[in-house]
Amino acid sequence: MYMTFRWYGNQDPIPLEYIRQIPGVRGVVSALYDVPVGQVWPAEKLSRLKDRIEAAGLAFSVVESIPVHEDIKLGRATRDRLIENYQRSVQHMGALGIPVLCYNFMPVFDWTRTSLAMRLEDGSTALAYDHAELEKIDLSRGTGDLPGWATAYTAEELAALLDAYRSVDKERLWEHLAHFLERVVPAAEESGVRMAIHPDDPPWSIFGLPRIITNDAALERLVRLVDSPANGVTFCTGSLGALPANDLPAMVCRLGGMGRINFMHCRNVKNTGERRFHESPHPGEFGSVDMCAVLRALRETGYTGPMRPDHGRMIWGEQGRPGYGLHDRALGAMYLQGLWEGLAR
Ligand code: CS2
Ligand code: MN
Repeated sequence: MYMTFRWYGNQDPIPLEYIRQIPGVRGVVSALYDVPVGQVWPAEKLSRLKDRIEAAGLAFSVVESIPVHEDIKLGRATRDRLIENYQRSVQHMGALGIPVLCYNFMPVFDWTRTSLAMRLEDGSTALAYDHAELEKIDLSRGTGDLPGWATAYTAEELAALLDAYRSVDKERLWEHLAHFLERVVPAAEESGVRMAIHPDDPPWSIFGLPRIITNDAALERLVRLVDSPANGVTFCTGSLGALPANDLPAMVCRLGGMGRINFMHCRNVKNTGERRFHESPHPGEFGSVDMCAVLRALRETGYTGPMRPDHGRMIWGEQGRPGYGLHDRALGAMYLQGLWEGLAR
């Protein structure tokens, strides 16, 4: 395992130089944020980003993420051209030696919360989700009412998109994912890139949209769609941990044993009811994820890939991008490395 840290490029208030000062962090997880979804990521731009990261004494370890165009998820006729663009972006990554690509296949909405600043007992704030609250959100006014939603859709755009998904049930979505992976995984494999699907966050259907990457059966089905080490997963303990039925150490053991964990996201969630949770400090005692058991299972698989501390709380008065402040994620990076080191003895 080697430790990495997510960095949002020019839009990130955290300088790379600060990331370099977190002990043990070797690599950066980043992306090109100004390329419209569906277009090819220009090699020169990616190369400039890599140079910048390396100038700070770090490696460009993971691209998170190249977004998958909705037309691909919807299986529209335009998808094959978009898939070709995706293949080219992956080839550009490979040519630069960036080894891992994290992506997701969630329709319309990426990670979703009902509060971006729930106050915890210690005075810090964290992201929280309550399904009953989510159901009260009125999407007829577009994405405006959704806390912190980045990809803003107007009311009309969103209505059209939600309508288009009416004919896409879970099985259809699986077919569209298979169509995508059958074409992109071979390109990734040839380019020396390992793909790592991020589980759906939260791992259940929201706003009537299908969500399929939610549990162990789904992850095993995924890796079997295309039988290649380049077709793997991002094991996100926080996303998968929001479903109490998910036995995380057992899942790590199976998927890791198959050599299909290509990236680790470590964060903790405290489940406080049915489809209701808030994010919590990384150590096991503060949430529902037994982080020590997860890392022990991971160590036993001989994992040598990248890991990053996922979402942190806002602490010490920091203001920043929800989930992606400096301080709590740095604490997470230290905790995770401490566990890892201790488990080796
Ligand atoms: C995260 C996301 O939901 C999660 O667990 O890792 O914040 C992630 O950054 C997004 O899905 C984009 O990759
Ligand atoms: Mn994650």
